[in-house]
Amino acid sequence: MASDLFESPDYYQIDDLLSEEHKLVRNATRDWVKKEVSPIIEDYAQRAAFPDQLIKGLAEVGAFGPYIPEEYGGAGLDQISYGLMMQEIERGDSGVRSTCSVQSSLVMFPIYAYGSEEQKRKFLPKLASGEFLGSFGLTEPNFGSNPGGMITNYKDMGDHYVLNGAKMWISNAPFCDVAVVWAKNEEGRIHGLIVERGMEGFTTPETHNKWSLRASATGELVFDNVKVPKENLLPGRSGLGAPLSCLDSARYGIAWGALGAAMDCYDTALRYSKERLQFGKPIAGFQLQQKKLAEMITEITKAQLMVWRLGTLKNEGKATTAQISMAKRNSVEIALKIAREARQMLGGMGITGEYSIMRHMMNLESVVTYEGTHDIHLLITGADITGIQAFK
Ligand code: TGC
Ligand code: FAD
Repeated sequence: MASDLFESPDYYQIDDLLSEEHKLVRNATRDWVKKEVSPIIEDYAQRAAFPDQLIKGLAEVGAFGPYIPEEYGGAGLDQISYGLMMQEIERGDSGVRSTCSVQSSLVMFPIYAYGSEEQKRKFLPKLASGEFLGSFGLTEPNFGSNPGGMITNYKDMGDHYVLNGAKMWISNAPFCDVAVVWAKNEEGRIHGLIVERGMEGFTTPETHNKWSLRASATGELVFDNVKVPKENLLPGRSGLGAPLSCLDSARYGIAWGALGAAMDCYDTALRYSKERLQFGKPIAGFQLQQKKLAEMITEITKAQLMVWRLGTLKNEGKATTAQISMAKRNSVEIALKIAREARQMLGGMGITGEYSIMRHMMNLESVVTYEGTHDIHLLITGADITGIQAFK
């Protein structure tokens, strides 16, 4: 990839809304991404390889559990800092951000929020330092948008549980050390279990041939009579609301993250269009190209204000599931549109790995599907404003 010249768009002086700490966190993450992610990511994406050498650095910048308290190894930051980190990391690559979302919001968060003190002390510091990588098993082959129908189940054998079933499309699965797995007990109630690599009957086959998130490893979690110690059950919450509350946290991070990908596409297209000459002048001087750029910066600015406000609500404990859904859906939608327009602005060069745009575009095709599809988020907004659910 060409060298990373990224300059962050800030058309409405949104930096003025950030604290010094927010800017410090944002800038440190941005510098790290420029130094460590940008130079290597295209090669890893082309080879569909997971860049595991980034794990240590991600832990060091605080991207594993940014808002988990320091006593458990987290960075103890607020929600805006968490969002800004996800923005900067996804500006580099959605797959790298995915690894952070899963680790922080889908593995550390449920252990922190619903785990016993022993579970927190045993797992959180190792997850924060990157010594352990986690995965989150909710989706099943026949239950994606409708996770409440899951058939993965466990039985109480007196001194342990026995877990059976399979999860599909699981980020980090092929190499995870621990998996937070959602399964039904004999009464059909959903609980979270911490499954550890090495438990007999637990396998994690990799999913190949993805055209999207190629630098993120995806796989299955298969449970064939896995003996799970009773102390590995998350005691603090049960029911579908437990995994869905983790999704709230991850979707919030994605609302910021997708915006980072949008910013990168806009910045690349703006720079390219000022340098590329056709018909004797820069293509940025043609009205059709200016329309594209003007619409991009308008959408980015609107989304920046939306996620900032959502972050302040989240800091105050007031952000609702529906507000988070709206922001996730909006950021991904504008990012995908911007990626497609930006790619066209680069002409033939836009389809090459010399520029990040096509990689972002392909990544975003996963982001628009995972953590709740575009349709599901629209239905969450619809249910919220009408009071009538249209899912079923
Ligand atoms: P519904 O009847 O609406 O709700 C069941 C219970 O859950 C409660 N609830 C929530 N609680 C906390 N947070 C939320 N966000 C909640 N949403 C609902 C609800 O109050 C109820 O509680 P109770 O006590 O009354 O039982 O459930 P439903 O079955 O009708 O489903 C609603 C729907 C469709 C919105 C939900 O199932 C949904 O969000 N589906 C999408 C599934 C999804 O997003 N899967 C993501 C899998 S993980 C992933 O993709 C990771 S990608 C990682 C990466 O690489 O970044
Ligand atoms: P389906 O639910 O079968 O949906 C198919 C289509 O039908 C979609 O367009 C959907 O919007 C539409 N649809 C479904 N229901 C309705 C309805 N009621 N009304 C209108 N339209 C509807 N899951 C995890 O648990 N952990 C992970 O770490 C994880 N990582 C992932 C990584 C990648 C790269 C991908 C692609 C997925 C990942 N997922 C993960 C799974 C992801 O959350 C699901 O793919 C997603 O929830 C959609 O489920 P599905 O693929 O089964 O699609």
